Amino acid sequence: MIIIGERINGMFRDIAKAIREKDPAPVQEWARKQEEMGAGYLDINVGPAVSDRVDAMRWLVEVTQEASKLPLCLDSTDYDAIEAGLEVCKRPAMINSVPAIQEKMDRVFTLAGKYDAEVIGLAMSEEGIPKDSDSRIALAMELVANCDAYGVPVQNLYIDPLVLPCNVGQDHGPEVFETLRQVKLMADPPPKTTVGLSNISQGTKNRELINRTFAVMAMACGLDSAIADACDEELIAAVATARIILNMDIYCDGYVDVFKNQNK
Ligand code: THG
Repeated sequence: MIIIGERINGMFRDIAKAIREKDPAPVQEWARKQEEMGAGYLDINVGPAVSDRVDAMRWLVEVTQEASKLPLCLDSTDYDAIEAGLEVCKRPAMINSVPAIQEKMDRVFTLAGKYDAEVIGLAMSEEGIPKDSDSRIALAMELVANCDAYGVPVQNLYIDPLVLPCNVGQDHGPEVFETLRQVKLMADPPPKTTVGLSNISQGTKNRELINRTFAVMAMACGLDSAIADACDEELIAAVATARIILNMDIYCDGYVDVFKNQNK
């Protein structure tokens, strides 16, 4: 499973301050740290409080790229900000995200074609996030159909069933797992899958335990990637262990590396 490092997000106070003061140091430090911990992508989100999202996204992308060669996952509901980020990305990026709403899919899949970008498609519509897996899957089908219609390879689409905090949406858990399983049967080759992992534990105690338990359960349902805390060593160890148990790594490779690094 690929970890998309969640930490460059204006939701965190240090990043919000860095954006406000145009101080690249905290952003670049998190970029390096997440890469070192094995992240495969870096999520870039300007957060809720910035005045100029376009300008903030362009700046965040530029300073992140000075510190890391990882591909970026541009995380915004403002597609002008996404496009500004894509314009300055040195490598193909991921667009995070698009719901199953026609005019938004038109804009995002056009951008994906133009910039050779991957896309995260959300299982939600104008009516919000459905509870049952059948409705989530129906929305995923719309995303796949639109992706295909715009000539974007379906393997470049990541379906996100949308994870809610378990203390407010406990009944969504099994529906998310069933959606992850069904997505793999939708097309050949199938789309990929992702989740916002830390959502599951927002507002709860013992967050890391909830995050890593959810992660390995979702991996068993076919989860390909997660926007997650790349610096949570217990999470990384649990993911490495699950990869062995699911026969995704030749015995001991990733596993030994993770434990070797932890013990040094
Ligand atoms: N799907 C997709 N993209 C997403 C999400 C998703 N992007 C944003 C989010 N969800 C994933 N990223 C985070 C980042 C941080 C947290 C949760 C998800 C988090 N933050 C602390 C909190 O809210 O308690 C902030 C703590 C602090 O302020 O220091 O948990 O689902 N496609």
